[in-house]
Amino acid sequence: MKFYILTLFPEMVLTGLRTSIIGRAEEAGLLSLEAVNIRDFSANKHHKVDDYPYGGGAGMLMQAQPVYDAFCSVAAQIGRKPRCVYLTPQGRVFEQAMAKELAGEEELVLLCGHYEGMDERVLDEIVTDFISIGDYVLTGGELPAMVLVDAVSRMVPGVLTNEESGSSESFEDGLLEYPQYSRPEEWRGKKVPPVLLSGHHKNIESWRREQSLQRTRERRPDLWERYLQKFSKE
Ligand code: 4FD
Repeated sequence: MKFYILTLFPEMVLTGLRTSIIGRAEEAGLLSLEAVNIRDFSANKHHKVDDYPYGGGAGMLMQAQPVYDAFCSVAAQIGRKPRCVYLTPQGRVFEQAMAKELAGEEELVLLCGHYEGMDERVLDEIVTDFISIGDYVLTGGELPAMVLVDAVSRMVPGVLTNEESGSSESFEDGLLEYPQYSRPEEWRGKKVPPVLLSGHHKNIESWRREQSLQRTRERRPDLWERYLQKFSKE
């Protein structure tokens, strides 16, 4: 899987993503990251990529031309028009099922906006998917793009070790993870739940399942309702 990130801050995105598991996966050849600096495609002698909005209003807009040319350079490189995700608070709210679906793509372009937004015409021209990572506003689309690349990458076969993928399986059925404990057996007067020390694997499994159900009901009533809906259909 190849990710192309169109951004004004290529170093931020690459440094962040290459710091841990995604960097290891790239070195193993399981995925690749390419940051495309939108500023490199400015037609302006001062490398300007923003301008005032027609009709007035606060702030600056990213201009269509450099963004379009950056996208076209990627399309030319791969020989076809790839899917292009624009990270925006106006997008569909990102969830695990979308990460899984996007992991099936050969290439993915992530477009990171800045300033107060982007000329609508380039969005019409190149964007296939409008995605939001949650209902809040950030100063740029880079952090959302990094979130998306991370979530999609860990769905690519081989990116996680068996050990690493084990704990994610619980989100698989839409429930929250059960609580976990390591040494020592007692810390600040808090004991590890005895069932976990019992060696009784069936009991451990059912205790964990019960914790997952209880946690989801208490902390995420929205996920709990969805789980019940799914359960009533199956
Ligand atoms: N919730 C998100 C995405 C981007 C962003 C931006 C329009 C602002 C939050 C386009 C307005 C891009 C999100 C940059 N903030 N900020 O996914």
